[in-house]
Amino acid sequence: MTKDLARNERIKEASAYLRGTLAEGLTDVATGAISEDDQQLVKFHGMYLQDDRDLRAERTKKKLEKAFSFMIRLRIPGGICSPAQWLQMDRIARDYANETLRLTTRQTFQFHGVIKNNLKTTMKAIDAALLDTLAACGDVNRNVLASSNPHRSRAHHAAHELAKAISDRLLPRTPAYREIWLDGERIAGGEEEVTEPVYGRTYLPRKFKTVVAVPPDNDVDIFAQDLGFIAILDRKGALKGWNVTVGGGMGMTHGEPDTYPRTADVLGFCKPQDAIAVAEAIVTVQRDWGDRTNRKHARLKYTIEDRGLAAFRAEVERRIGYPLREPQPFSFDSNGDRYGWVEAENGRAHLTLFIENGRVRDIPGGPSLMTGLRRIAEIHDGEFRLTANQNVIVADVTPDRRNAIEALVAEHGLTSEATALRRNAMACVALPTCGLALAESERYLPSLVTALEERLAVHGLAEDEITIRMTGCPNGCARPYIAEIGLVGKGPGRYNLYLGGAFDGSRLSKLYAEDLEHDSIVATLDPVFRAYAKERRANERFGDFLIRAQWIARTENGRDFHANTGPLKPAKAAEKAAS
Ligand code: SRM
Ligand code: SF4
Repeated sequence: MTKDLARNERIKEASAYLRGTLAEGLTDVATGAISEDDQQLVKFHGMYLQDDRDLRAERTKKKLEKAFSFMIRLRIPGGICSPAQWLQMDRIARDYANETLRLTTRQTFQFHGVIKNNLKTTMKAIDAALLDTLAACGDVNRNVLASSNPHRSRAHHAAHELAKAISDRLLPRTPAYREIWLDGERIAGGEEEVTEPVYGRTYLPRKFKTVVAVPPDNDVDIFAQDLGFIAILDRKGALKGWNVTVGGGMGMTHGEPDTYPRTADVLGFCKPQDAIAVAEAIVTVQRDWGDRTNRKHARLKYTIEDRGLAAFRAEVERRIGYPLREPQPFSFDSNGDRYGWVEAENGRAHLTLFIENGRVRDIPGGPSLMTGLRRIAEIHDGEFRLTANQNVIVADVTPDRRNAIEALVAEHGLTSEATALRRNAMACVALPTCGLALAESERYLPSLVTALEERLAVHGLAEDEITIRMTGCPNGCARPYIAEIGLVGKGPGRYNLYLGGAFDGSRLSKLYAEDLEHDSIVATLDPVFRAYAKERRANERFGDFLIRAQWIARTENGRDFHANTGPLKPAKAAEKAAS
C-alpha cells in the first residue's frame, strides 16, 4: 500500500514553482499574516511568519490578532559580505526590523520583526545590496557554509569558492522570487526541466544543508550536515581534493525514538574539479529516494540509515559515471572559532570578535555592538566573515586601519575575550520569536554560563575550554547534540541535559538527565566538574573524560542515541561525587 504524500508535497506541487498566492496575500490588509499554504512556500523565499510570543497571551485575552511579523534570513555562501553590504543590513535592521541583526549558526544574517507591509521594501533593500534570501529556508539546498577561521588563506579561498559554486548550482531557478518581491514581470511557468532542472516541481523532500571544511578547524560542524566537503591539502598547502561526507543532522522530537540526531559518514574522496557534480548527484539521489510521506523522516540521514551507505554510494557513482576514491586521512581539533587577531598570508590581518549568541544590538547603558560594527564598516576596506558559531570576523584589515578598528572595538564594548566556557557557548534564538520554542535559550544561556563558571572556578577549571550549547526545543538549531554539554528545552524553564559529545564536534552526546531547572542543572553538573578536575588525564577533553570515566555511555551513531541513556553506574558516580 502506498502511503499518502505529506501535505507540503501537495502545496509545492500546486504552487506553480513557489508562487502560490503570495503576491495576493501581501496586499490583504485585513491581517498581518498570510495563508497557511503560503506560510510554507514563503520559506523558500527566505522568510517565516512569526508572532511575538511575549505578547501572545495578552493579545488573546484582548481578542486581538497575534502580533505577526516576519523573520527574514539571507543567503550568503561562506558568510562573506562587504562593508557596504554590512552597512545596508544595519540600515534595514534599524528601518524595518527590530533594530538588531542576528548572526546565525549558518553564517548569515536574520532580521526579526518585519511586518507584512514592509516586506517588499525590505526585500528590495536587500536586493540593492546585491544580496538575496532565495533558498535560505525551505526544501532545497540552503546557504552553503565554508570554514571561516582565517589561518590558511589559500585553502580557505578554495573552500569559499566551492561553497559559492555549489550554492549557485543548486539555487532554485524559479522566477517567482523576482516576480513577487522585486516587481519582476510574471514569466509563464515553463517545463520542469527548463524551470527547475535540478529540483523539478516539488523540490526536495526536506531541507538540505551543505558545508565545506578546512581541517584542523571544524568550525562549520561538518558532522551535523547533510553534505560536507573536507579539504585535503598536500604538504605545500595546495588542494588535492575533497573528502565527501553525507547524512548528518540534528533534529529530533522528544518522546519519538524514531527521530534522532546523526553524525555524517565519509562517503569517499573526489578531485577538486568533480566536487560540484558530486554535490548535484547526492542532492538528486536524495530528491528521488527521500521520504516524501513523513516530514519527520524525510532528511538525508534517514535515507542513508534506511538504504545503507553502500547502496547510496553506488547510486551516486552511477549518476556521476565513475567511482569515488577512498577517503583520505584528515583530523579536526575543534569546532569553535579562534578569537582575536590573526596575521594572514597576504600581509593583512583578521580580527575574530565574540558576539554572544550572535545578537548584534546596542544595549542602553551597555555595549553598543551594532553601532560599533557600523562604524567599523564605515572605515573598513576588507570584508566581514560571519562564522557558523554566530561570531564575526573583521577580515582582510590593512595595516593602516588596524589601530582605528581596535579603537572602535574598545569604544563600543566589542571584544574577542570572553571567558573559556562563554567563548565556547552557543544558544539558538528560541523565545520570543521562534514558534517552535518550548523554553528560553538565547535570553537564558548567558546567566546559566555565569552560574556554571562559578562552579568551574571552584574546581580550578575556569580556563578550561568546554563546549556548551542550548536550544529551546529538540530541533537542534545550535547543534547541541555534538557539544560536550547540551541543554535542550523540554518546557518553560526545563531542560534535558546531554553529555559526552566531542570537543571537535565529531561525536554525539547522550541524554544524562531530564527536566532540569536552573538550580538542578548547576547541581547536576557540579560533581561532574569536580570529578573532571580530579581525575582527568593530561590533555583529556571533558566529553572524552565523561566516557572513559563511565559517567555516560558513548553514542556510536544516530540509532544508538536513545539507547543506554542516563548516568552510567549511578552508584559509582555518586560515590565519586561524595569522595
Ligand atoms: Fe533551525 C526550524 C532558527 C540552524 C534545525 N530554525 C527553525 C525555525 C525557522 C523555527 C520554525 O521552523 O518555525 C527557527 C527560527 C527562529 C527564529 O526566531 O529566528 C530556526 N535555525 C535557526 C537559527 C537562526 C538558530 C540560530 O540561533 O542561529 C539557525 C539559522 C541557520 C541559517 O542561517 O540557515 C538555525 N536549524 C539550524 C541548525 C544548525 C545547522 O544547520 O548547522 C539545525 C540542525 C541541523 C539540522 O538541520 O539537522 C536546525 N531548525 C532545525 C529544525 C529541525 C530539522 C529536522 O531535521 O528535524 C527545525 C524545524 C523543522 O525544520 O521542522 C528548525
Ligand atoms: Fe526554535 Fe527549536 Fe530552533 Fe531553538 S532549536 S530556534 S527553539 S526551532
